Amino acid sequence: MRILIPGIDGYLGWALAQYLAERGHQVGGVDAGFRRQWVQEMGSRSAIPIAEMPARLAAFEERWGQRLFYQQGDLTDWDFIQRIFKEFRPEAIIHLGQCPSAPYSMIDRQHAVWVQTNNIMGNLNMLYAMHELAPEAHLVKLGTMGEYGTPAMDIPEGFFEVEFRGKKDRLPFPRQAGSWYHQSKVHDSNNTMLACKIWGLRVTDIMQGVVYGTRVDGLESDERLFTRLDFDEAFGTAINRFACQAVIAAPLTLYGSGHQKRGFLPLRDSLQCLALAVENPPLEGEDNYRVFNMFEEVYNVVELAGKVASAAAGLGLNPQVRHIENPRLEMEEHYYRPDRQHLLDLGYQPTHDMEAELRLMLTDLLRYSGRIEEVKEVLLPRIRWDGSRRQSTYLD
Ligand code: USQ
Repeated sequence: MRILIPGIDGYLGWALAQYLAERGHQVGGVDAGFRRQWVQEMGSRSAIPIAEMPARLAAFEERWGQRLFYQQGDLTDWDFIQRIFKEFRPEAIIHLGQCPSAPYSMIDRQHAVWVQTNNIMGNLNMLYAMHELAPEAHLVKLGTMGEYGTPAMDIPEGFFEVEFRGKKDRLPFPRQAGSWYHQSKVHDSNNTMLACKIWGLRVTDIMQGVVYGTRVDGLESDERLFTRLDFDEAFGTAINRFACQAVIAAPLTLYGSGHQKRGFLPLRDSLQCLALAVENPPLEGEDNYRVFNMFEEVYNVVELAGKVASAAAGLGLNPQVRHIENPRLEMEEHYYRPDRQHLLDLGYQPTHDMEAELRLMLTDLLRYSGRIEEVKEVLLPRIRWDGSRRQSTYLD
């Protein structure tokens, strides 16, 4: 299948390109190079050194014998998207080309406006490009579990049966985002649903949990093929940050009580699920807009830190776990039980071995601990949801 990956230079994008090539797909990608700029703006860098795009493309061609169609450009530029669709003629699109950071969107007004403009306009252009140039294509759109928030009830996959004043209907499950970033994904879901309704587009909207991990065995033997791994407060996810903290003996930063629960999945499972979604598009007679919740297991942050600390102890490290004032406004004590059946029905086989994944990640990171040590001040959170930019202090 000819699959276009907007956001191919990112954490998931670059790994996914390889995973799909390994499965025999023809891969194309676009990227504006924003992720490298944002992380630089945070005063940080990827813990794992990553190659520039030309070197990545050369390594890809050597390894898989296919020339990856690649163009640098911005998804808010309509002429650029049109040109890409005409040249590459995608049969499927896995849209990862958005700003993925809640804290980045909470820095100030400019960042909030930029994130929403970039994410929402880019996705809307993508929907128009499909409508006008590739109406048969299937879009796998990366949304987030954070769209749902943390309601005091089970979370279905996108829709639920509801009864109100004696009438019943199947309606979209309420979305209650907790940051301007998460809210941009809610707007995307609404726009995407409308495009499916009025134009008959086929879309799988993925509600993904928090991804962690450095690699997928067997893919990245060549260093030019390594994907990035961030640890700054905006672009590092909780476990990735904890692992980077552990290898330099910095305290693992639990925000608040650490009782916040989220769905987590290793990078290898994220790729497996995205491939399953794209290879199994909605069939004739099925809903043309469908929602998949995508995560492996639910943990709270204390449990996560405990797992990282225990894997680190197994490698002779001795990390400290510390509670730090929560810079975010989020529920810390809450119910959390989302469904995740759709991907299992398609054959998703969860890895179920977080400890092994953590050992692998910590071993990889130990090689690069010097790179983390040099900019370790970025590990402490400063971006606050109240906008004050006051550095959080330790609570214990
Ligand atoms: N947290 C800590 N310590 C840290 C960093 C985070 O306790 O050092 C806590 C946060 O307060 C939060 C939880 O860990 O309660 C998850 O935070 P995160 O930064 O790992 O994840 P989040 O901001 O929710 O965003 C990440 C990705 C985003 C994706 C989302 C899925 O960056 O792109 O949409 O995970 S979800 O969380 O399910 O919404």
